[in-house]
Amino acid sequence: MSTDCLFCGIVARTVPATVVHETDTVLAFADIDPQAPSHLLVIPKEHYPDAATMAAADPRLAGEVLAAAAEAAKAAAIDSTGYRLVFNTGADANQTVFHAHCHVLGGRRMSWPPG
Ligand code: DGP
Repeated sequence: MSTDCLFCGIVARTVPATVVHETDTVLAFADIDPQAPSHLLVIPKEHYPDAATMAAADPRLAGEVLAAAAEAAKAAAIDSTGYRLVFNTGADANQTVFHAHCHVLGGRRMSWPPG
């Protein structure tokens, strides 16, 4: 846990969030600034600054984040129509919170390429 990390605060329940799915190792909650009708975030409870660092250090945990993203999509009832998973990684990708997280976006038709 990193004391100055917003998402570690959500894991510790010192920062409020609308949690939709949780296991021993991961947490899924609603994004505060939704970019689609359904916009959830899935994070590892352990602090890693980004998805690449997490996957290199603990590939099993990275798999658990993906499995939880599928569970979160089911909980949001967007699994049958389709959804997008996004890991913004680094400054050029517009990563703003440096605790690894997977965006789960759905509930509308997505365009491609992404902006
Ligand atoms: P990114 O740009 O990929 O680092 O995405 C960070 C996301 O985190 C962004 O979509 C907004 C969301 N976010 C920022 N602060 C909070 C917060 O306090 N609570 C919740 N639930 N989401 C937050």
